[in-house]
Amino acid sequence: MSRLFFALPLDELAPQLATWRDEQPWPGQAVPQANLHLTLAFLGEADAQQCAKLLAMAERKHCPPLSIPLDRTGWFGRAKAAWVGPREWPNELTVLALALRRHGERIGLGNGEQGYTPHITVSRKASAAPAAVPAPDLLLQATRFCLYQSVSTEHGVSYQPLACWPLTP
Ligand code: 2AM
Repeated sequence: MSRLFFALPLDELAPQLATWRDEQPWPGQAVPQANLHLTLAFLGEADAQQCAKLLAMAERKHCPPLSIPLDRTGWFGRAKAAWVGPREWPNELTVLALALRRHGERIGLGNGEQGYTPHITVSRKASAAPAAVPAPDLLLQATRFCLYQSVSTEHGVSYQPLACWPLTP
């Protein structure tokens, strides 16, 4: 079994975001730069057959490149996750995220989540909102999306891309 999720990698934006994040008074523990990503759909524990179906489905998915402003901070209190994300975002992002989630649900994956709030978790174990952190002014220009496997190691969790697909006009 593998713990899987779809996400947009940050590529060259990751060091920029991590540098900005590290200069701000975020509550909680900083997410390592290598683990920063914009979540599209959480799938959970998948077996080899489910994984193969996800790969085949993602191969058929079409979505244009996405420009996503990162201009707000936020906090999921129950998950104690503090994040940055967009105030407004392209509709294609929501369409892609919900289509990937729906395909996961059709083969018995996901966690029954409703709605979609695009976000990049930058701090975990955050027991308060990032009230003292100013809004960022960054832009994610996403040109691909990936299926990731979440692997627990003695140094913490590591997210390994199993496959990526281009976002094409
Ligand atoms: P998060 O950043 O909002 O915590 C790897 O953990 C990825 O899967 C992250 O994008 C994480 O989202 C997401 N994730 C992990 N557990 C989840 C859950 N129970 N519900 C929704 N998303 C989850």
